[in-house]
Amino acid sequence: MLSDSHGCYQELKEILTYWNPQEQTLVLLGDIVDRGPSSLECLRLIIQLQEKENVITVGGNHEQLLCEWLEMKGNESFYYLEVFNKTIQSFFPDVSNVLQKYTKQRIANVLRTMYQAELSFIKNMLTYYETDQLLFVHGGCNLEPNWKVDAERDCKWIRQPFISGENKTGKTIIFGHTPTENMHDTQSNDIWISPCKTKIGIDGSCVYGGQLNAIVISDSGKLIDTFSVKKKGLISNI
Ligand SMILES: [Mn+2]
Repeated sequence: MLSDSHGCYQELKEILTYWNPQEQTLVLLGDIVDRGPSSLECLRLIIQLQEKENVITVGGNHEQLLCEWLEMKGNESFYYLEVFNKTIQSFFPDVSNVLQKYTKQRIANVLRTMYQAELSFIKNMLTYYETDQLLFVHGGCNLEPNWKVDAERDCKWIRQPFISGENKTGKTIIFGHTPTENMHDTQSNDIWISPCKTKIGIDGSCVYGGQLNAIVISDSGKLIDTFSVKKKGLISNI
């Protein structure tokens, strides 16, 4: 599975060449949109794949922010964060400088009416995906056996104490959101495995010039393979 593609379409396409749809379920860990240049293309690619293959998509905090903003009818300026800018431009490929030309209300209305399929795909992303032994989340969770309490918030946003806490959930947790360079002493963008071996972070900060990581993991939690694709071309600075 992979995470935090953040609008990096070329890298997303390339890393998907390592996926074998006949034998493997693809789990995406959210933050498909924002920061990078090609959020709409990334979304459409995943929607297409999900129609014919075994694909599970967990939502990230950036998908949540986009949904919240679009639900604020009449008050669209409120949630208009800088990190949305490139996402919005990607939804208007034929309008240069859409952010200068259109009001935020107009942009939001166009998105609501012209991009219903993409937005309902985002809205229907899972908060988490679990199997007997594994838990897939965007950010993390509380680490107690009752980890589902406040899952809606924790799974998308949490960093600490999830990163350094003791995992008592009974599951191996695979997550994105917190760049692995912040957890490795060496600032590596490679995947991070906690000392207890039950938490695996895979966000390689692709959009910031790092790499897109993907892992292959068995149902029992055995790490079978790791792949990464280095960021190509221009690097986002937001
Ligand atoms: Mn995130």
